[in-house]
Amino acid sequence: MPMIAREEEFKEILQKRLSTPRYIHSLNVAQTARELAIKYGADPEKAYTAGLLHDILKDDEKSAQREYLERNGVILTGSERLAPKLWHAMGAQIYLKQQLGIEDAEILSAVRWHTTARAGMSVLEKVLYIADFISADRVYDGVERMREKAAQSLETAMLEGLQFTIIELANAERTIHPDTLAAYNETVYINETSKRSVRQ
Ligand code: DGI
Ligand code: FE
Ligand code: FE
Repeated sequence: MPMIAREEEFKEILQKRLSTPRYIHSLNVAQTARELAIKYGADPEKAYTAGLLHDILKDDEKSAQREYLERNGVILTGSERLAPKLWHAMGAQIYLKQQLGIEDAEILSAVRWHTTARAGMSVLEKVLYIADFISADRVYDGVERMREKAAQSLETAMLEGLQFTIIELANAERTIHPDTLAAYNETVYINETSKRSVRQ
């Protein structure tokens, strides 16, 4: 059964699990992810489903999120233990598989990497990462610039998003996950290479 046929079921579960603003955020990210998928060549239905479900654990207590990971055999690294905000993305992948029976590897990995990003991301993974930054409910300083980047190219939007995250975290003296740094380094390289090929 295509995931989209389960949209109403997923929405009911989300409404039970999430606060109203977080539920609205999820609907907005789903919508934006679908649009970006159409624009950049990922599967729009998978993007919508991943967007809908990406924050499904976000409103659970942090202690419950951590227990859920441990119960499922996830061993947190030192920097992951120090970053509770990463746990909802790690746990969501397991929840989608176990509780919702979602087996689509592309949806699962888009949800898994939506917070840190990583090197070697698929188009769908990038689409969700960016949709989370520019969904209709986002109001932070710089969101308009991010929306412009997302309209221009997936890679410049990735660079903007990763730069933004790393700067915020460094300013707050938070740890930066190695996957985030790897994503950043790779994205700089991709953007440099494409600039050079335009010049030639
Ligand atoms: O769940 P959302 O709020 O919609 O968005 P998200 O899943 O991207 O989470 C954003 C939060 O995660 C934000 O407060 C910064 C934090 N975060 C993102 N990347 C890293 C990180 N925190 C640490 N410590 N390290 C990271 O690399
Ligand atoms: Fe999230
Ligand atoms: Fe989100």
